[in-house]
Amino acid sequence: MSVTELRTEGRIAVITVDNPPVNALSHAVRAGLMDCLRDIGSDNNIDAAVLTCAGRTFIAGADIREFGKPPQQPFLPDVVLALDGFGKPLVAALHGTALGGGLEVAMGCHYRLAAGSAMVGLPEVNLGLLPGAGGTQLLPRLVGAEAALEMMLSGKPIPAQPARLAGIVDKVVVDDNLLVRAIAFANEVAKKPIPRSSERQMPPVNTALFEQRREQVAARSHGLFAPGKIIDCVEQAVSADLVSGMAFERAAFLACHASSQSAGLRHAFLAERSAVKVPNLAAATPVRDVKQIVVIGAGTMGAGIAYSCLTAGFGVRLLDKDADGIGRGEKTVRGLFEGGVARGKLSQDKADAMLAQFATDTNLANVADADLVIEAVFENMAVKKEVFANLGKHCRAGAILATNTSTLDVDAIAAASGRAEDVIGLHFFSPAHIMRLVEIVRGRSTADDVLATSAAFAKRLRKLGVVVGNCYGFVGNRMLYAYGRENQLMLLEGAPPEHIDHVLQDWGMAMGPNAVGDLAGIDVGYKARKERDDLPDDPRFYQVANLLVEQGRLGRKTGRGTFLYEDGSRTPKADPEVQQLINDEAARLGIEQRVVPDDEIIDRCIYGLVTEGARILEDGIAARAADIDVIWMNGYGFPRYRGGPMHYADSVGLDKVHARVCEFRDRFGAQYWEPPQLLTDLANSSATFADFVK
Ligand code: 3H9
Repeated sequence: MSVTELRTEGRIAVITVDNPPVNALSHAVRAGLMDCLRDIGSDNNIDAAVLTCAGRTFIAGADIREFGKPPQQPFLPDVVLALDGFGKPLVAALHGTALGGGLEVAMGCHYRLAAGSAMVGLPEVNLGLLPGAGGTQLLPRLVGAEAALEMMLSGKPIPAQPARLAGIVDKVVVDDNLLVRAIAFANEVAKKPIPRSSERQMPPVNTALFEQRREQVAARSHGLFAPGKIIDCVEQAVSADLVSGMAFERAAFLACHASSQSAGLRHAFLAERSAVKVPNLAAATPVRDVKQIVVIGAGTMGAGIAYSCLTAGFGVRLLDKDADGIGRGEKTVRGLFEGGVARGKLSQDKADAMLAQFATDTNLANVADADLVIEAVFENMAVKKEVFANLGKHCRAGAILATNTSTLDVDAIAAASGRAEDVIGLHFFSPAHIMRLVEIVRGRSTADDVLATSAAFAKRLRKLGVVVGNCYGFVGNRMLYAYGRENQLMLLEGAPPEHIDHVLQDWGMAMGPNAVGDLAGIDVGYKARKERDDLPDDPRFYQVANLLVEQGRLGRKTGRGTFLYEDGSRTPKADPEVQQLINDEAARLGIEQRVVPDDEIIDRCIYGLVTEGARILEDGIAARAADIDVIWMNGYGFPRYRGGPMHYADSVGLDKVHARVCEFRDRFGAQYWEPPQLLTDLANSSATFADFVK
């Protein structure tokens, strides 16, 4: 079947776009729309036309999967110009999400009717792009430059009613008969003069607006390229006619499209969608029924998980053997609901209904009715094994037993339960009610339906559940070890902590590694290292962190870690005492200090990640390089516009990355810098991590 279909209802033509899943504007759709216009234009029995879409949504934008491929005519801007200039009235009937190129097509049409539940928006900025099919020229004509800039710079879609008030939508259809109403509307307007978006008088604009927005963007968007270009285009729209404005916009769009930032952001979009598809699992795998959840451990993590489950509609019982602990946990959960209501995220009625499904208990054996248990107790193998032995005894057959361990061996924990097939890792990131990422750790014996249920569960929580294999630290924390190791080594070699943080933050990391360590608590990693018996034989390994912890400098929570936090301040301040401690330790270890160049700081930390990521792929702990990227972008503040560490390495070129890793091996030794075989092989064959399939 064709992706565009043309039929008539009396003297009204109905064009239906049917290109699942979201009616993206692939070449076939663009060509189909042009064919429909030609046929409608030449048919004297047609007075007007309605443009509608099949399936769950109106057109959600240009086809992101076509970006980067050779462009094929007709181009989308030409389609939008053809719609705008068409000789018969065109009515767009919007349902679902009319986004990006979809909204541009709708603005090319002469009228827009929207279902009450529809959303409209220009989210291109999230892909490092700008609306490149007339959006930067047409939207200001409909809503004014200021509101248009707000929509395009935020990328946030707005609902149908506000869109009508703003002037984007002409009419909102509140019943379920959008298409019928749109056809009736087309009959009404068939003989009227055509109101073209291109001919709308631009509402007056204070030109100081553009400078103000440029300053805001410079301060907020961390060197992103597209926002500035959006402002340039809207400024152009104020003075230019549509055709020359669109030519300006096209050049700006192509510049954005060619940027590495857009490539990174587009990769991030697609990687997040592929990561949630569980590898090596039959599509028909059944899922177990999950309604009642028990969370064990009422600390910050347990309470955050409980809150996430409650807001997704599950019944939750929070267990902790300590009455004080359970009191604090309950307070945290209730506080999160109060915060949600205060910020308008949740109505009081909804919060009350969700809290009615919430209970607490200090009896750890009270798990018999649980469909899913999530353990979030202290990160210690002996403690976890005890909990799982207990769960093995008291849970009903078929209940899923999940551990929230962030590093420990899921198979060993599973074995303690006596029913390893029911056990899985669900590694939530902190704070669990905010962070979207969950590493779903598939153990050696995890049953397929437990895996499928866990993936569906993560989706229901609106989280990104990425399936990983079992090893120390899984994907995220295993790589963090390598990243942190290089940071720690460079401290001893003479790079001040505040300088390392500054360089990596400037490069795009959300925070520097030393500030992150202080935030999480340096003692957390310290305790985890104490439990390991496989650490490298290297007196420099995390030695600065060890000394800080042994001096009681645990991070922000003690007011002193790698940095100082004076009078409860959250801003890290360099501490000369720490620098002295580092210098003394370097001298004791015989390390000659030097100025570590900025590019070395970046490459050692980031290629530390990349080499460990390559080993993770070799070991089959991650199925796809893109999964690693998703984990690092969503769990560790890796800049989205760089697309994650593996995509970044691909974009640099693996031959160059390999050469730099070999240089580090020659300078610093093979212990940490022997290039992984996979990196060598891919570099030698001019391939990328994206090409890798195990
Ligand atoms: C643009 O329009 C540029 C123009 O201005 C100028 C051009 C010259 N293309 O998110 P979901 C796929 S830039 C191709 O899980 P949801 C997605 O990969 C574009 N595919 O569903 C997935 O496929 P699969 C501006 C797309 O219900 C499936 O659809 N538009 C596209 O949670 C389901 O996606 C945007 O940025 C696309 N444009 O959310 C909108 N969009 O199942 C981007 C989705 O095979 N899209 N897919 O993995 C979205 O925001 C969400 O997908 C949407 C649905 C809200 C539509």
